[in-house]
Amino acid sequence: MLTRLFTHRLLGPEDLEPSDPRMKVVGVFNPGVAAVGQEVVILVRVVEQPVETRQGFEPSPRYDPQEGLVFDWLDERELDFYDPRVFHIRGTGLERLRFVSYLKVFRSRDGKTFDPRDSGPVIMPEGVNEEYGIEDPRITRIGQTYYITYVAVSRHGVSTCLMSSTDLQHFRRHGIIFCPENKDVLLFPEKIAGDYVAIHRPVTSIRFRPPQMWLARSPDLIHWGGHEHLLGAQKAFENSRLGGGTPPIKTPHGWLTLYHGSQRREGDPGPGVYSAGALLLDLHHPKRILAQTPEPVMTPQMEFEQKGFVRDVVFPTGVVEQGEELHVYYGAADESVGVVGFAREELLSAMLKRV
Ligand code: MAN
Repeated sequence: MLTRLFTHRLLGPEDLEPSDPRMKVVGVFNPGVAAVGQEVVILVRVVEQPVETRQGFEPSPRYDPQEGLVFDWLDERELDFYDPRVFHIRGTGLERLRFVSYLKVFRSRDGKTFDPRDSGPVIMPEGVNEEYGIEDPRITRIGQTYYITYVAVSRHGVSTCLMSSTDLQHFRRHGIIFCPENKDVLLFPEKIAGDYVAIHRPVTSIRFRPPQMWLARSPDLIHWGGHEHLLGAQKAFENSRLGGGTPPIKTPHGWLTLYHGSQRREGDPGPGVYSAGALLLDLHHPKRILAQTPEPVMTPQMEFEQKGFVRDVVFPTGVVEQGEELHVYYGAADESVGVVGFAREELLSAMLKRV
């Protein structure tokens, strides 16, 4: 495990008013991050749940493209409750979310304190492919434009969409770039051998393989092909899930990216323990993994990482380079936003020993 130079809890559900009087805010987490001049801008995922309760029924909220926010009341007798994020519908084997998510901008002068009043625009779900919410944005600056990948959840599954912005105040949607089931898509900040490159995570219910991350290439950020396998889960801390975390940053030694792994709890079908690992990829051939940390670089250890909407989660989603330090922004316990500081040299030398 790496030395944490500092850890701060930056924002939590108590900092926001709900978007609708029928809702309460239960989480503010998994932030996309960008250094903009002297400021740090984060685009957080806000999670809300209905306030109303009804005997024998559970509400699953969604944004109907015509009617706006509506609740589907599900009969409790048909549901399993072992995951705080979803209702499992026994009859169909399908799932519905217990919440709905949207995105919101916050700005900070020092990147370590965020005043909840200093917030920017809200991005709400739009259209049928986003009806169950939009989640987990990642920001990559390419040239003068910020590109944001985010997860769109709907009755058609979990897909990844693209948005762009030149100021992180106004956003343009470009639609789905990876069809269901695919999430945790990270864009590299520059073209490699003439193509844009992304890390992505196809998810399938057919279990021939452990969880894994893939690479893809594109001429225009919209059309993706040239798919290649990058990394499959091997370590105990990633035996249940594995997916991209922070958009890669360039170092003299290679592309540095953090990923998340989840370890299942024996005999418990609910969410596992989420930790973070690190990868160093070849600058010219990113499919070549130069180094991987043998153990997680961070695991849930602070109280706000261990207790929350989903216990025991650290989920890194962005890195800002500050001199010799790397400031890693992450979701904690699916409830709040944290930032942790690492010494770049300590991380790189821990990894390079293994090349
Ligand atoms: C999944 C996603 C994330 C979430 C983690 C931990 O990977 O739903 O948004 O943070 O699980 O619950």
